Amino acid sequence: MHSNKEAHAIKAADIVRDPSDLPAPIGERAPAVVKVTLTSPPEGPVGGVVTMGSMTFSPANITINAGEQVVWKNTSTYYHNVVDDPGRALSRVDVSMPSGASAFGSALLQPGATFYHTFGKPGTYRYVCTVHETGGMKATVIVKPGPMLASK
Ligand SMILES: [Cu+2]
Repeated sequence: MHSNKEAHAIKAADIVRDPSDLPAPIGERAPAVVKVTLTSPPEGPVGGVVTMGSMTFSPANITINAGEQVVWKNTSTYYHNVVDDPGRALSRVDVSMPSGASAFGSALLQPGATFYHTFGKPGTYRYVCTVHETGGMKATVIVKPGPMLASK
C-alpha cells in the first residue's frame, strides 16, 4: 500500500490539454445531422388539458374525441390524484364510466406532476381526486365518437 506521502495527487493541470494538441481524428468525420422528431406523449393526440388547482379540476367539464388523451397538470402546491375507479373513490357514486370502459387512476401527483389518460370508449367519465373528494374535487370528461373512430 502506498502511503499518502508517496501517492501522486492528480491536479487539474494534469488533465487539462490544449485543444490544438489533440490527436487527429480517426477516419473521416464531419458534423452529423441528427434528426429528432418530437411527438405528443404516447397513446394518441391530446384532446384537452385539465389543470389541478388547490381544490379543483379546471375545466371541470371537458369534451374530447374518442382516441384522444387528456393531460392533467398539477399546477397547485398540493398533492392530487385523478381517479375514475369505483374501487378507489371514497364514494362509488362520485365516479362513473361507460359500460365496457376500464377504470383508471393516477398515483399521487406531486406539485408540477402530469398524468395522461387516453379515452377509447365514447361516453361520460366522472372522476375525482380522492384526496379532496369530500371537498368537492370532482370533474367530468365527455368523450364523443370522434373522427378517429368514424373513419374506421
Ligand atoms: Cu386533490
